[in-house]
Amino acid sequence: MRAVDQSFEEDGYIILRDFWNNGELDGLQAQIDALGKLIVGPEFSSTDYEKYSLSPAKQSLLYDRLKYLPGLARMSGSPDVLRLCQRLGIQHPSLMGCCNMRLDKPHDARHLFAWHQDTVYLLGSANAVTVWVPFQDVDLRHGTIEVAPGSHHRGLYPFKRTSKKIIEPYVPMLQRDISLDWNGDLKPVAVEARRGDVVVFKQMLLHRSTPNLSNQIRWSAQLRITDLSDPDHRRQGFPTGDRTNVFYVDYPGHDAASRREAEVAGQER
Ligand SMILES: O=C(O)CCC(=O)C(=O)O
Repeated sequence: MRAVDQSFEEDGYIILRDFWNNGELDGLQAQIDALGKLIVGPEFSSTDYEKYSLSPAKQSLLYDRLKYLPGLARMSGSPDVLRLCQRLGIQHPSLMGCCNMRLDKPHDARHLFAWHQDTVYLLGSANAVTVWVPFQDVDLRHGTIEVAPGSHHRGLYPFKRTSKKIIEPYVPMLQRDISLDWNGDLKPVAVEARRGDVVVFKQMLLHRSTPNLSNQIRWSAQLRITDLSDPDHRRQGFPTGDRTNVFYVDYPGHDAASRREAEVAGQER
């Protein structure tokens, strides 16, 4: 059997079973329940969507507050996460401000992410990782993520701008602004994980959401970790996607200045 660290380098992702031994997952889930009861009503339950209904207004209020739950900060700062990152080669782990949570309602495709690389939006070091935390079992029925193993070895894939957002260094680019140009030449794998597991993947790895075909909400957290010891990251002032965008940050094989000039020329035509 391949060592965990070796398969992480080769495939670009790993699944670690029964990761949360210090109550981080249960603690955060209890806070989701308390927040849900406050916003939606006493009938709210993060484990039973059949007990309540979520209006669009309440859903967006809830969604917006999830990333500020103290339990998410506790989970992100867990010594186990830090040790895991160091073991996976992130020498000086540092959180990026984009740690977040998702709620994916049954049969609601509006917030699903198409194939992408997190690096394009979140930036960070070339070896930055996302720790993806499911709150319930995930698979193709309950909704999960699909990954393209090995895709991270090619660096940044070609992408195209899909919005008219101005190209300036202080303008973050979101999923709706840039999409991946990929010919689908690698075989995807649907991640199957259980509550308590974590999926760690390189932010250069191609991945996407799959639809939730069950009758329960799929809850998940995403912890984003960059490596401050990366010399290129440091040289560029530790750029992250909440402050700037991929047209101003170099990566191996991606020269931001020439890419930016081509985009600006296209914008002016
Ligand atoms: O959870 C999902 O559906 C997708 C998450 C994702 O692609 C990401 O956080 O980078």
